[in-house]
Amino acid sequence: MKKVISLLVFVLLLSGVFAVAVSAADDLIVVGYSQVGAESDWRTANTESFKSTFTEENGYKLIFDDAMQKPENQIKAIRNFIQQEVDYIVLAPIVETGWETVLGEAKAAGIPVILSDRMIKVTDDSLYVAWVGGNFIKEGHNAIEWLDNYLKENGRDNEDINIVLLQGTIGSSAQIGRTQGVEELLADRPKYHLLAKQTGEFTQAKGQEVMESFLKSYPDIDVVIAENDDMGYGAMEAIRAAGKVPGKDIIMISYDAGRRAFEAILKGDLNATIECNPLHGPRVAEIIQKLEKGEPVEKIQYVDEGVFDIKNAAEVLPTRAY
Ligand code: GYE
Repeated sequence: MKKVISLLVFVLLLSGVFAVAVSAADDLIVVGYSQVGAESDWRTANTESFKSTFTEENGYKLIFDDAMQKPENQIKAIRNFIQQEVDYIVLAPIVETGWETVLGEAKAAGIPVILSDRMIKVTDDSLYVAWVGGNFIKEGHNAIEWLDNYLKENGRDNEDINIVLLQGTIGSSAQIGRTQGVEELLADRPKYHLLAKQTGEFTQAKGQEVMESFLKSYPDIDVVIAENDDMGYGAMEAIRAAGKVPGKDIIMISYDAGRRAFEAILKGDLNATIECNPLHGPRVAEIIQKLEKGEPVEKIQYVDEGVFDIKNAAEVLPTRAY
């Protein structure tokens, strides 16, 4: 009898444990994240930020989808998330256009969409609840303003300056904003000449390839502006292969400010990196927590961004999280 009772107690306890486990799984907030790809250090840091924030210990189940830089994959991923009845969809859109239909489907299913990193162009802004990202136009301005100062400090502010621009994925907010920011300021700087602009798809390999062709077409390049650090590293390779010294013969400016960029500045290969912060995971979690409590959220949330060069790189590098 004793045995039977203790077996019964054991079974009851076990089912209790199961019940707790099941209800814990039920309590998790399910988040589908449609990520751009794995094209850059920035992207890797961004993915890592989401994966380390949206953990089961923190009360989430993260369904992560890598779109491999293909917008049609993102549309498929979002439709999958809707089918799986996730609680929230987070979208880092590759390009700005083409979102009305699929986000309309998410809205009809009652799933809130949060945009991270890049923006979308839609006439109905109720298709997303909030956006977190960088101020890309301002980043473009930062690049030219840094160049103004640098040339002045080096007594070159009366020279004609030839610039080439390595652009990111065409149609992405980061490309559109950074190009626009640069071109706006170039418009009232007649000494700056934009020789050429072309996409390097935000990758090191493509950045190198495009820079090789720029070097062949233009023998007198003074400045490279690469719309991310990775394309800047590619450009450095191309410049070295052409027998020139990046950072000395050609002024190098890029965007993102990852650890590798700080190291390149300290080595003298890179002159400046314009910051774009990828650590959006905690910020998106904060938005979700507010929505869970029925609190209002700020619709447009810019992250703070600085500019780094040889004057501050050594001091900042040890505290750099990515
Ligand atoms: O600068 C680049 C990445 O959208 C801000 O995408 C992001 C950009 C970032 O691939 O490195």
